[in-house]
Amino acid sequence: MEPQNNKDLKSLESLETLPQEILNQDALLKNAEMLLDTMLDFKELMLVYSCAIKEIRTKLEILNKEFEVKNSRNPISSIHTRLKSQTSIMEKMARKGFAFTRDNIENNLNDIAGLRVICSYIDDIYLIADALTSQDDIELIEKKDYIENPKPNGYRSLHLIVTVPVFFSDITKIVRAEVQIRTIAMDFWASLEHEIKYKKHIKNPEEIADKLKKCSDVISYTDSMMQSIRSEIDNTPGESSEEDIIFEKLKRYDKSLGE
Ligand code: 0O2
Repeated sequence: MEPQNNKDLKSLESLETLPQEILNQDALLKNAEMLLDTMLDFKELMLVYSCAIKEIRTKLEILNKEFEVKNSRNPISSIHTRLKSQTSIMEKMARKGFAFTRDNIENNLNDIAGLRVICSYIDDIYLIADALTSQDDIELIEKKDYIENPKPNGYRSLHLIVTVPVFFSDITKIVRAEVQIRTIAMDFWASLEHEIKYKKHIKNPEEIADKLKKCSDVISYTDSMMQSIRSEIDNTPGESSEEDIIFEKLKRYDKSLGE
């Protein structure tokens, strides 16, 4: 049937465009669904890494508590954890030349799950590292000892890449994590150096780098001195009375188990 007037023509036109709009909307919804699926997949991946952090954190807390109850002191002063942000993951993947896929992330990034363990003394770093990596379910993948071999800028820390199993309802995932272990003094230097590095407009970068290196040397000396004082006290037999010994044991008995 021929259209009667202009009004009819208009309604015919809109009838013709309707299916296209529906098609466009359909495509939009499909795109949104695909995007959401990718986001949910990423969320699930991040869940795996965040659980790995929890597993390793618990292991470290147990070691610290055991040492506290048996030896009346804590080798670990604090534990900090972080899940790498999506932006940092994308940035690192791009820098390494990998496409942003789940497989590539899992196979090529070691530090999505990150733990920083701050110890009181240098010896504590190796004590904790050995106790952690000798556990049956922990596998040491890589060790970088920036304490034995500091970075040229003065950075010092022990870095371990480990795997830990994470048990889910239907699957066990073996997950990689980076554990950085350092003394309070090393952490103080690294934190400030990190902050300074990101400050713009440094007019005299070489002079600043030189000063930072000197600070690192002073800190390294202080760490060694503190360690040797601690070792000297530990290795010198005390002159405690029977009463002192009993009170010391009572203090150990009274320690909270922190359950
Ligand atoms: P963020 O935000 O702290 O995680 P890789 O991770 O293996 O590709 P690299 O450099 O070979 O890279 O690893 P390495 O040497 O083990 O260092 C990784 C992390 O150590 C860094 O993570 C820092 O946290 C820390 N780090 C290394 N060098 C320095 C340094 O000179 N100064 C400070 N303050 N920290 C350092 P990210 O990914 O850089 O950042």
